[in-house]
Amino acid sequence: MVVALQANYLEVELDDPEAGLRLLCTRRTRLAHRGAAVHVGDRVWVEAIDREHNRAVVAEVDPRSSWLTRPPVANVTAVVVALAVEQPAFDPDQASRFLLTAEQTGLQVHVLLSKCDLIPAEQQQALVERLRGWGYDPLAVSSRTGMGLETLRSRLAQGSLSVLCGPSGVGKSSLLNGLIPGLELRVAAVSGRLQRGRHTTRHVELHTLPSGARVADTPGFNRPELPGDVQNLEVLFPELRRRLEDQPCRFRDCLHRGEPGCGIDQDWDRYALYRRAVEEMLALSRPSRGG
Ligand SMILES: Nc1nc2c(ncn2[C@@H]2O[C@H](COP(=O)(O)OP(=O)(O)O)[C@@H](O)[C@H]2O)c(=O)[nH]1
Ligand SMILES: [Mg+2]
Ligand SMILES: [Zn+2]
Repeated sequence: MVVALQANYLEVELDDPEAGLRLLCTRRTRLAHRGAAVHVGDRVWVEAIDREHNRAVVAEVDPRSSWLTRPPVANVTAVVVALAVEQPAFDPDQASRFLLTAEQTGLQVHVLLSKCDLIPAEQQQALVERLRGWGYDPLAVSSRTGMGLETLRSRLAQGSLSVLCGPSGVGKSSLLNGLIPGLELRVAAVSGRLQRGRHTTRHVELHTLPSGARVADTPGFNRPELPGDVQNLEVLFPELRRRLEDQPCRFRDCLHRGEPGCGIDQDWDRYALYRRAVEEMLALSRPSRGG
């Protein structure tokens, strides 16, 4: 599997029986001619292996099972959204933007509540319950105390390639350092001013867990865009998706804003947030009038 891209090279990690061996590869000109792009996460076939210098040539790229553009990773099996309980404080609106973006992939979505060492157990439980109401089964973790890391390891081992995303400063790199012995990703102090000045890595790299499952860390961006298509918004809210199974609305294009025959009640935590998202998306898609 391709685990990293450099200017003109691909870093390829071999499967069994040589798991863990990394080769620096160029690609066959034939591949370049066909315009076949090779991305992190791609499964490739290598040849002309030079064992002395750990080099090889990529000859073929297997078809992809999935493709994410941000970050650009192929064959992802699950998206893990990390949300801090504190520092930065839990923000339902920002959390939802990350969750909607994750749901758009159509892949399995896991939720982590990070930095749980910073709040008392009752508050942790309250947040866990809140996210259950959103349709998730969040895992409370702390890199500082090691809480939840064993469970996280086994959740990640269920898929072959996960992408870890979430606002910057929630502790993603610290979690990966905790999960993978010997990995020393840079951990950044939470500071707006410092973060802007700092060079954030653009390229994606995959990290391999002892189980063999791989994880991609994503560089921080803090406010993912809302999806483009308002008609598909409902399926991105698991708690609304569930309501729609029980109570189909009279009209297929119902936006659940009190339309005739709407079967969706408005008594749920993220309803207001859902409504705001609908209004914002409608305003964006409407052609602007005048000036
Ligand atoms: N209290 C506490 N602080 C943490 C924890 N994990 C990370 N941090 C701190 O949070 C800051 C950001 O961590 P980092 O891993 O760089 O976050 P990232 O931007 O999501 O990759 C650093 O100062 C870490 O020391 C945790 O579990 N508990
Ligand atoms: Mg980081
Ligand atoms: Zn409806």
